[in-house]
Amino acid sequence: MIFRQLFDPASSTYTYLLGDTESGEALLIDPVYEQVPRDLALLQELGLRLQVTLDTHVHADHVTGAWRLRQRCGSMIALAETAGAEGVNRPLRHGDRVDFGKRRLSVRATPGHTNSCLTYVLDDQSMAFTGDSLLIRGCGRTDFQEGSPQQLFSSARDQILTLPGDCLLYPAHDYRGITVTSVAEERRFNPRLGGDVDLGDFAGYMNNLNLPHPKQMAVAVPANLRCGKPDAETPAAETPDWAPLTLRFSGVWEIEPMALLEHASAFQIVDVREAPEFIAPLGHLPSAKLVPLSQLMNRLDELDRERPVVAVCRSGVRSAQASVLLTKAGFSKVANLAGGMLRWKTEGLRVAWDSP
Ligand SMILES: N[C@@H](CCC(=O)N[C@@H](CS)C(=O)NCC(=O)O)C(=O)O
Ligand SMILES: [Fe+2]
Repeated sequence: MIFRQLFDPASSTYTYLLGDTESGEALLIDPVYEQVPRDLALLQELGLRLQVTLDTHVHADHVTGAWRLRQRCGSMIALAETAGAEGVNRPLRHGDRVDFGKRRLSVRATPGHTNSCLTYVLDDQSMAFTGDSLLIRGCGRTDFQEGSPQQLFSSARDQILTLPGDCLLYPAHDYRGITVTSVAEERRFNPRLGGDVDLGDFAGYMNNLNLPHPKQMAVAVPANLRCGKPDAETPAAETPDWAPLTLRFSGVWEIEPMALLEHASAFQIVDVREAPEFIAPLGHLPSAKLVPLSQLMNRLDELDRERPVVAVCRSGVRSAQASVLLTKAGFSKVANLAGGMLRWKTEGLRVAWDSP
């Protein structure tokens, strides 16, 4: 099985990718709207097909990527039936199973942080995805969205901490950057739910957290009740429209050789190799300007910030770094030529040999 834990720094949310290696079928748990391009890049690079997205609950602090992913991949949207959200394809109930290839998750209702929280348990009980029902040495708050300390206490105790001791627990958030825990660890050390804590202790603790509401709550809850479908006022997600580009999981936008050929006259093509490489053995793109990577940051004023820049090198590696540097320097339209001059030549496209 393929397993990846992904992080959204703005909301401290973890998104989980689970894929069945044999069939290539995959699912995402708790995708984040702004991170959809990243998730799509990873799915593409790992050769996985997204079958379904599952949210652990109606989040209050970020907007789900479920709708945006369905638009791109045709994936089903799964969420607790009790959430009553619009646009759900698979309303989930306690005891349901969600298959991906030969693997599956089973669904446990764990209300308390919200009234429709679910925990997803992997078939062999080696991992469980607890949402905010159990956090590492903590748990989700219970002061909004019909939260209830009583319910959360029994959900965590009866549905999560009864799993095998070595079952790894993966939460929806961690605000300190800790990534994983286990049932045995939380049974002993969770300061709210572990050890000898009883319901009275727990409820006393939870009723006095005194936390401010999540900053995005007023936007996130209504959007998540539409599974993350934007409304008329939501600004469109930022995808570059100046060329057909592909985002790599490394974070760099790439342009394919044929697409560059079609648009070449509109772009500044910056070749970041060393001077001798510009001539032999591969030659260079007809309109390329030579600015070796080592000089790039000192020669930025030779480039037009308004015109798109495509960085080129031998294999696409140095130019990927050039793209990162140019973006950091404030250039807003930057792409890397996929595969560099090696791909350009393999595709039989025209090269020039003149000196810079
Ligand atoms: N500062 C965060 C607060 C996030 C928050 O309240 N998170 C909820 C989960 S949606 C929670 O239960 N937090 C538990 C805690 O902070 O102890 C924000 O504004 O988004
Ligand atoms: Fe939450």
